[in-house]
Amino acid sequence: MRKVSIAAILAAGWLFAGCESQAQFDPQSTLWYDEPASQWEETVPLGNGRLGMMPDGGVDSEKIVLNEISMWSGMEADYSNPEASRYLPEIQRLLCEGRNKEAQDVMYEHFVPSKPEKGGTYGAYQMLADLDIAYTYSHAADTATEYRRWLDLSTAVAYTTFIKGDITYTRSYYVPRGHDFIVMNVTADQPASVSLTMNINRAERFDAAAADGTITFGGTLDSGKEGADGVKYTGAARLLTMGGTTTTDPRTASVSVSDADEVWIAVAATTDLWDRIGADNRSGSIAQLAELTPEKIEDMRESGIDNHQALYNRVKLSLPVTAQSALPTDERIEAFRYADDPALAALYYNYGRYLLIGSALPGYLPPNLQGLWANECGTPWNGDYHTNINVQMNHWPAEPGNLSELHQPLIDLVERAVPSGQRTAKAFYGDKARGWVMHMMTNPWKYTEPGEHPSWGATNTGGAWLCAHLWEHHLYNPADTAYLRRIYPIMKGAADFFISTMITEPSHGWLVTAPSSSPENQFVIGDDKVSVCMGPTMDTQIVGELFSNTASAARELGVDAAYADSLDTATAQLPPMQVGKDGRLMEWLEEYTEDDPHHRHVSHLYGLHPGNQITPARTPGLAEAAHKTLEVRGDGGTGWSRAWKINFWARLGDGDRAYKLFKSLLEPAYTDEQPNHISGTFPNLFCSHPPFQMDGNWGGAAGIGEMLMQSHDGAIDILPALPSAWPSGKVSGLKARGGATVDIEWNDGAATRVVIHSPAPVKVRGVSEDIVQFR
Ligand code: FUC
Repeated sequence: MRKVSIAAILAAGWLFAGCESQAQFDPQSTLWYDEPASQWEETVPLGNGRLGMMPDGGVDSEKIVLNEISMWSGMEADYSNPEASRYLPEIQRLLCEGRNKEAQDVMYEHFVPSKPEKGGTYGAYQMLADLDIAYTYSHAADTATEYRRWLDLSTAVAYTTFIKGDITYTRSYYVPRGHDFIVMNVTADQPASVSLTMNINRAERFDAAAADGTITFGGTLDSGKEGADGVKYTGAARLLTMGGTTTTDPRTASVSVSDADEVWIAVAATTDLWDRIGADNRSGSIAQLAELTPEKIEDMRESGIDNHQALYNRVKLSLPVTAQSALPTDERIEAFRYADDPALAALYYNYGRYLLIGSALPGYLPPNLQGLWANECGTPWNGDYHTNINVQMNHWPAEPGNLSELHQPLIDLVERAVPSGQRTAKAFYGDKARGWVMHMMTNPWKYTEPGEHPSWGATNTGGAWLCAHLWEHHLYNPADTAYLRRIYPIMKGAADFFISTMITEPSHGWLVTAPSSSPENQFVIGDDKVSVCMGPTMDTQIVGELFSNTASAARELGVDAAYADSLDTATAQLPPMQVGKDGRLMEWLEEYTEDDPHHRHVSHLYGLHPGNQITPARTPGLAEAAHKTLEVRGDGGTGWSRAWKINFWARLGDGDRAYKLFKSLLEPAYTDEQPNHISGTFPNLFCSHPPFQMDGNWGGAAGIGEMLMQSHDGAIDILPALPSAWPSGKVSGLKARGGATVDIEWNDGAATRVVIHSPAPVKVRGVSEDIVQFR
């Protein structure tokens, strides 16, 4: 990435005004670059929810990382620890006596997952393979000029183009939604000018063979169990050409073409994970590869664009464009440090929705820590589903971003995990434990046990937090009662777990989770740093919300009236949210000193966002305490932490502070002067924890949405946290709880037109009645 100077920003003004090739890119829906990617985090992502690709746009050689969402090593296994429930009473007694460190020590010994007796490991999400292409040119000695590569979010097609000699080459890349192929097309503006060789490679567990213009590949991932195969994956890449001579080299498993007019590469891939987890989703597209023709590919491209736009076009956001908006995306991110570029926030928001469309497909797996896109076999944090913020954040823009159906894979994942969560409940919490539990991480193998280190692994409200997603999907789509009937037993099972396992703490008689932790944060007792505790504020908020949502579901369905009442009774026994001596919302039951006052998790503000127990209008005192909490926590943090803080400040109604956090989320993750990856945003607009984690992209997009419209407080709030940097703008199609969609136009910081499309009457706030139209 090149350093951007003030001169470049000024030049951009000239370029945007004067140069057609720059002005052709819509700065709200295009990522573009004027050189090939030199790191993976500069390549652009494409995906149809199941298959993905990230091309680097190299001129002489190109690497395209390929993905398939079910590339998971490991296998289903039972990690029950036979000792855990025996030690639970002792752990709880120590906690009641205030001896948290000793309780934690017992947990380290006895309240951890066991090595599965029958074998198997947790596994990791892995890349599928690399498609490597070497190009040859008739003007080999000439340097490429007028290089451009870009991703058009509105069509989900990416391009690379340049001139070599007197020939213009254009490549396009797409993974058409609704089809089962990854496609690349290469053309030249002169006949017989495309020559290339393609290979498929992977660092491990991989075989490839080539015959008749097609490379077939596959392998078996590690299951962690001796004698048991892990997931088997298979794929094939076929070269189709117009003109030219195709040769296949079985020795190197490569396929080459020389002097073609035009070339297409189509890749199909699948795994047998689906059979193993009881979902019949194996793709038949490898067999269909042989029947593809250029015409069929062209039809697929067109219908893929239609299918993408059926989702993408539901919401349109535009914010003011400045001279700087015309810069290539990498330079634009750097320039944003020095000057405002409102349209960059629109691009970020649109990209968030684009990424969700690209990595979520009903019937498959939800987007993981990297969405769908991984370039390694050893993906950070196993590329799994962390349930103490991350997988939830992934889905924040789904409902308000009018992409409700993309919540479905997560809902299915939760449903599938219930039986193993029931097993975990009994194994760790004893026979009296009813219902199901999921701790702070899960995977397609239905992992529900605690994490291996109680300091972060003891949190047991991951499943309960996911139940909030099940319920929110209902709030946004209230007409679907079959869905409510489907999720009610899941929510009831989660509530049952807490009803049957929470204890009464001795100081106040409050009902609390024990043992648990406030995600990944530690407090200091004497010389010790401890995480394990009773009733951290986040647990109380999540459990209280779960009880009230479950009771509402029962009442809506007209079932279990006495049970719903019992949930209300239990809710009344939960601890209240407490404000400490320094005015902050307390993170724990006691006013402990935290080890890291700037810790990235701000779990005790769950009730502010994504929950709604704290709002400035209904609970001003708690909102004030949340404000103070955020001031002390500071505006730093890892990528996703900054993204969360945008949402917090938006909920507090402070648009300028939310915008400040957005700026901090957009800090370049690296520059020429500072090449190590730090928190912020990569040149391809991927969020950097570091390393790359996609949760921040979705948290940031959701935050932008929260700045423009909110619906968690019994009304639709119009422009509740508009920053002064976005004086005018336009958004349409935002979805509110209850099912209304909302269009807003504003000027000079005030709404000028609001249209509410609603199936039922709704209350609107923040705007004078005469400009609101109901349709
Ligand atoms: C959570 C966070 C870490 C990281 C990991 C994947 O546990 O605390 O920062 O994002 O998930």
